[in-house]
Amino acid sequence: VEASIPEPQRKAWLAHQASGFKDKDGFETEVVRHVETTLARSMYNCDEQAAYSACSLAFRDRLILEWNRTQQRQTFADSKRVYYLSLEFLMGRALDNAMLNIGQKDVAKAGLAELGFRIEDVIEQEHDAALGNGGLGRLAACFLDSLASLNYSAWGYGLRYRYGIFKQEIIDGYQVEVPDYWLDFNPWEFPRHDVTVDIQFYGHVTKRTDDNGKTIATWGGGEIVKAVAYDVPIPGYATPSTNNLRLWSSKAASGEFDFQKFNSGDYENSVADQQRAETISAVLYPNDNLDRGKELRLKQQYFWVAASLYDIVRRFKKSRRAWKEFPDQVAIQLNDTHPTLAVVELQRILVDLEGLDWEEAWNIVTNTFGYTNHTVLPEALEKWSVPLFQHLLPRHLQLIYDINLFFLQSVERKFPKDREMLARVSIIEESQPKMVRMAHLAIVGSHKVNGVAELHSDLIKTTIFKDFVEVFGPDKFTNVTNGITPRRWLHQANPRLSELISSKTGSQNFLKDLTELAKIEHYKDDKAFRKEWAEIKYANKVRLAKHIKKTTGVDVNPSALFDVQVKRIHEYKRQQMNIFGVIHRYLTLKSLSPEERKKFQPRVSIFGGKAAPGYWMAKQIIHLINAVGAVVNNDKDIGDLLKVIFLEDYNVSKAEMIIPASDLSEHISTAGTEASGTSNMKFVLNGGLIIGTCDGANIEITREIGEQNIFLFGNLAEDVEDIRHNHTYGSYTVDPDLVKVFEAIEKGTFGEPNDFMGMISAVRDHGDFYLVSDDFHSYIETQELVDKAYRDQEGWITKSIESVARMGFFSSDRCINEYAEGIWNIEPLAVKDQ
Ligand code: KOT
Repeated sequence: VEASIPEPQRKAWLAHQASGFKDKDGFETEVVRHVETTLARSMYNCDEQAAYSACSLAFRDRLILEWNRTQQRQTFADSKRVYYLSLEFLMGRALDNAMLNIGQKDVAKAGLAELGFRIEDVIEQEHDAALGNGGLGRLAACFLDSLASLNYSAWGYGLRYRYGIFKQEIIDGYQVEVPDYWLDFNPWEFPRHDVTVDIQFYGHVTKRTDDNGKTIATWGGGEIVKAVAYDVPIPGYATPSTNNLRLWSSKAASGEFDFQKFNSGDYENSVADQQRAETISAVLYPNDNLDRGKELRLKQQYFWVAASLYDIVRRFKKSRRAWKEFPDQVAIQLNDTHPTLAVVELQRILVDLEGLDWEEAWNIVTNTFGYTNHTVLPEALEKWSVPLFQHLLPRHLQLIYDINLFFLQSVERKFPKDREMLARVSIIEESQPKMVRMAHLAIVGSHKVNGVAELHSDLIKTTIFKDFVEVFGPDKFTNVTNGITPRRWLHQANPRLSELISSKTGSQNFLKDLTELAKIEHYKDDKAFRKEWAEIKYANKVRLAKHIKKTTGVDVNPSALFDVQVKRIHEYKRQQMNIFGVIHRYLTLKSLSPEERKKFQPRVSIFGGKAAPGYWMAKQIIHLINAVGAVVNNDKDIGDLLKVIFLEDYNVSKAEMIIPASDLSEHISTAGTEASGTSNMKFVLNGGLIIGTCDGANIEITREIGEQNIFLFGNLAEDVEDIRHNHTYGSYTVDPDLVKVFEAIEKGTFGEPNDFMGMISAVRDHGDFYLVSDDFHSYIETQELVDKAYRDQEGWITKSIESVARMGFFSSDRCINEYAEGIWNIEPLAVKDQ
């Protein structure tokens, strides 16, 4: 790299490479400089917010240098890159992560202390980057951390939403959504006003025949919107590698506003065009595991995909290689079907713009893409109406029809005369109106399709994608079990536990190779180790108890069993079963004499999670949790024996505080519905035990940590279909304990019963699709086993230590290495010490 810098500039360049702070004093100098010059404030009135800003800018300066070097190194190496296309990146806070990954948190802590600040308070100032709904977006964020930490050449591509997921407020027990405008001050992004792409919508297609008799399609006459790149540096842990996350923002193509309209006095309309363009990247759709088929969402998808592919192709073209080498240089991973238009867009670029033959182009396309499926829920499988497609992306619809024709011809050859098969696998659903099935397009357009946990990957092969296994053979379908980054979810969230572990493993290397956790199992009988282990959990619970007091006013006893369920509110995740179980516990306690009650294990039931704004049943569940809390928490008979807490606005930074404080967490989805779950891994990694169903990654967690260390209950995935069938066509009675719970609600124990009738009648009158009643008894019994196990504190601590020691498999580093080898065919780029 150095040799490529022109001689006159080299001296200054070299000096600059050596800049950035080196020690505490240097750090302080940089913070003061940023406060006084960059922020134009004085150290006299430097509050925590200003300290956060300046501290971030000081770290940002360091990041930028490594970021530039990494990008140069990757460009020079000219090796294969992976592009992770995701509509969601749930990044959370960046400062703490940057300090830890760079390895300078101690320096910052000491420096900030000298300037009069506690580092924890400074970190707390940062607004979460909440560009995602839940597991899918957080997985993308963990993947970026692992890709950089493992020195892979990788970019993320997403949308720069002006509003991330809404902020949740609980008012009178109800969820209220407040917009999350997060871009006021964001030191972690770099606008690239010189990196723009014009994106076309609508218009029409003309076809002509060239001199060789080849048909040339031209798409024109549409509306143009400009995509502007914003880059976010992604530092790897304990490596100089710093990758890039590129987020696209939409802008009117004509610039600020239409001057012609403006000059002719039509000021309002000149601004309206601009606003219409900016609407595309304005807001994240707040639905998790649900597809609503809104036109603006399709616009978002094409806008982001087209800009990203233009960028990727532009970069490839600089290398002047032949097109057939494209898949040797580029791997593109589709995070669910949301970016599937990329398949069509690349085919369009190659055929319409670059003049390749269909076959050659299609070969390139299919060798480039991989598709990850994250859900089997039918309501989440994306479909777009053909008329909408025709209107918005006329050329893409033609290409989809051609792709489908060639695909169905190949199916016909393999399964002659099987008309039903053709109808089932077709990319077009012959409904009214016709629909484009995005998952089918993604499968046909990719060389590998993967699920996110073993059960899930098996399920997609035997249910929703069964026919495709017959068409393409089983090797196209594979499993990559999800993982989490131990940097954020252990070291950052639970520094004391991380420290204790490193004191036993001999180094912090377990943060790079999580299987080293196995070493701590040797200490599971070590008295001092166990004591410290328990003290850390207790301290984390004290911290959460303070937060609960501050935000809800409720006193909780940190010695009680903390039982946590935090995740998006969804019927399939069954928070309703949890709160029904809490009511059952309350009724039991009420029926006992004061003497008998004393034998009961005290519990705090903690809930958190957002409901999609239009998801009526999910909102009812939140309301019931709060209503039960209002009664139970003020019942003098109950005292510390039971508290029910709903934590407002669950997000990544709150997760970092809540997860290390849990004794027990709930992962209780109806078997076969939760593709993987990733918070289950986070809880166990922090020494919490799990109550859960045989679903998603719970199954592999059990295999790793041992059946004695997890509380499993409920019906199995293989039986769910028959049970549902029986609900509809056979005899069906609600579990007697659950009947008592319903009676209490209907008596008005928790306020107006009509407010909760939806939840009750879903179970009693509408077929209990999620098997709440079928699993209730087993759930209650297993909760009693939990109480008993918890009373044996020594036994509990052993379970906790054994579990953590055996969690090595669930690092996102392992997961990314599996993608790299099995799907992307890419190797890490060696980083020389600089
Ligand atoms: C689907 C449509 C829109 C938005 C989100 C989804 C979605 C989210 N589909 N699956 N997920 C979750 O993905 C996680 C990461 O793989 C899984 O752990 C989790 O089980 C899925 O529900």
